[in-house]
Amino acid sequence: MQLGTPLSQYLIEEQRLYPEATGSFTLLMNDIALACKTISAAVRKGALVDVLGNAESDNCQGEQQKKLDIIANELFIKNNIWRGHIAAMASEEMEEVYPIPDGQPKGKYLLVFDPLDGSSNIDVDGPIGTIFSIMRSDKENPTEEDFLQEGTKQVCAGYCLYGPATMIVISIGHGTHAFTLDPDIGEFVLTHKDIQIPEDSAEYSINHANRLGWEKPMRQYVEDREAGKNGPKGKRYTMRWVGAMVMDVHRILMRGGMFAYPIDEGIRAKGGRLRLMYEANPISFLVEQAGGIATTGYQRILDLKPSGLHQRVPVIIGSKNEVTDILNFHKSYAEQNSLEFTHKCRLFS
Ligand code: AHM
Ligand code: MG
Repeated sequence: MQLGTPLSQYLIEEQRLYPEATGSFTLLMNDIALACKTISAAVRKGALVDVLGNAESDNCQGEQQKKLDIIANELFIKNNIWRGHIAAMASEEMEEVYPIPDGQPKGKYLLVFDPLDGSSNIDVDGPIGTIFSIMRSDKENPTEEDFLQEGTKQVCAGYCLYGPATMIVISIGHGTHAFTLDPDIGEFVLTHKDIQIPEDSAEYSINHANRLGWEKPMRQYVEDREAGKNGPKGKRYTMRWVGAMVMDVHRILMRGGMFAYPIDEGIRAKGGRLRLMYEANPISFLVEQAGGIATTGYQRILDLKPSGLHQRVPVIIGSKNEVTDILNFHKSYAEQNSLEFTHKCRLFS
């Protein structure tokens, strides 16, 4: 596949690898791309069209909704509901599964999404994105239980980043590829083929304000990096935190690094900060397909059996050698404190 190939052509060529394919997945992906273009257009106009600011509601997790959270959620539903490729949807902004209404054709896929990730960046004109995950369904009327599949079962994972350029990054299990929206022709074109996250890096991304609540392995990792040339790595590190996971992860896909939203005492009761089904799982799929590692510190994220649509988990992802150091710290800590540690990694020292 050559650089410059349109997303629609890439999808059809992938479809041809499976003679039994009906084309439903290809059409679903085209609908998702259209939804992302529509959200991108609303994001670009910003204050000009009154999409900034708070809505008069909270979401099901008690978080203040922004107007754009609601608009993006509605645009995603609107672009996907009528085509007949989906059995049901679920989103960060809706407490329960959103069924395809009776009378509308239904398909064999489940679509889970975070319509607007990094909501706190909306009003400051910072980068934001949409994250999505597609799984299979064998039911005509799926329930929440049908959505609770391990991340390894995702058919496709992706995000759309609304940055200086709008980019869609996807994996259908054959590597991770990025397509940039060419605004002149209104099409996403392949600009980054088979992304490989560098194994080493001197950059990490973490909300330092939570430091006092972190567990010892994460404190140990950051203290080592802060020591710079005098630390065990013998080099100076840089810290970056955008506050929108799509952007912080995109940087890692482009040039390596480590991103973490680990467990801390302030969020332990909730299980973590980021949501498994529509944040951690799709991002972990993209990162692993690009040669990186994704873990809670103790378990591989993609192996977790979800317990609910809005379950939260600790997330530590990125360059192999950085994340392996963190895993080694967690392994020792788990042994000392009789905690379960199951992440298998060939790089363990
Ligand atoms: P959101 O989906 O409601 O925007 O929340 C998720 C975001 C992530 O994108 C980001 O990494 C994190 O929340 C930022 O958290 P913090 O506010 O602690 O910096
Ligand atoms: Mg989010």
